[in-house]
Amino acid sequence: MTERIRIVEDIMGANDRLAAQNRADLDAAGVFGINLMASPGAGKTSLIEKTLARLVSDLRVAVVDGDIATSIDADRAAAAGATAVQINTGGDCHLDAVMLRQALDQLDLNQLDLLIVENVGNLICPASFALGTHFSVLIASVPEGDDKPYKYPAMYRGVQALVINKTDLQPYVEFDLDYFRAGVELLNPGLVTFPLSCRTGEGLESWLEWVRTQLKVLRQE
Ligand SMILES: Nc1nc2c(ncn2[C@@H]2O[C@H](COP(=O)(O)OP(=O)(O)OP(=O)(O)O)[C@@H](O)[C@H]2O)c(=O)[nH]1
Ligand SMILES: [Mg+2]
Repeated sequence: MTERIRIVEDIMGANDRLAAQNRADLDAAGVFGINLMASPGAGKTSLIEKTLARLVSDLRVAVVDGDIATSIDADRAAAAGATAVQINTGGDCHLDAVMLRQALDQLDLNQLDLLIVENVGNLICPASFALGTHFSVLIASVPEGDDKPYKYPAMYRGVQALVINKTDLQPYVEFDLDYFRAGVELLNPGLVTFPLSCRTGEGLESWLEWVRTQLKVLRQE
C-alpha cells in the first residue's frame, strides 16, 4: 500500500514539474494560457469558436485540442482562425503536462498572445493534472443540471473562473441557479462567473473582456 502511494506521488510530482516548465515557457513568451474543462457537450469548442471570432483580429491565438480519437474540434478551431494542434489521448480521459509539452513544441510561442487548451470532456480526471496554463476555466451548462458542483467538487474547487453556458435553455430545463451558485460558493468562494449563451451571444462580452484583461495583467507582471 505504502509503495503504491509513493509511485502515484512520483507520477504527480513529475507532472507538476513539467507543468511548471510549461508555465515558465508561456511566461517567457508572454502567452496567456487557459485550460478549458467541462463535461462532454457543455460547449467548450463552441466557446472557443465564439472567442476566436471576436479575438483573432487583434490577438494571435493557438488552440490545443485534447480528444480521445478525432480531430473534429481542432478542425473547428482552425476554421475559426486559430493555429490548432490536436492531441489524441488514445483513450486517456484527461490531458497532462507531457501532452501539453508535446503540443507546445509544435508552436512558436513567440508568435502567440493566447493559448486555449480544450481538455477532454470529463468532470473528474482533468481536475487532477496541472498543465502549466495560467488559469483553469470550467464550463458548466444549464442542461447538465444544477447539482454538478455538489457531485464533482474537485473540479469546482480547482478552477479560477466559471462559465455557465446555454443560458438560452434555462426556460426549458429545471436548473435552479441559486442552488447551483450556493454549491459553487461553498467550494470556491467568490469564483468569477460568466453566465452566457454561445447560441445567442448573450453574456459573451464580459467573458471576452476578462480574457483581454488577464492577458494585459500577465504582460504587466
Ligand atoms: N442551446 C445551446 N446549445 C449550445 C450552446 N453552446 C453549445 N451548444 C450546443 O451544444 C453541443 C455541444 O457543443 P460543443 O461546443 O461541441 O461541446 P464540447 O464541450 O466541445 O463537446 P466535447 O468536445 O464533445 O466534449 C452542440 O450541439 C452545440 O451547438 C448554447 O449556448 N446554447
Ligand atoms: Mg469540443
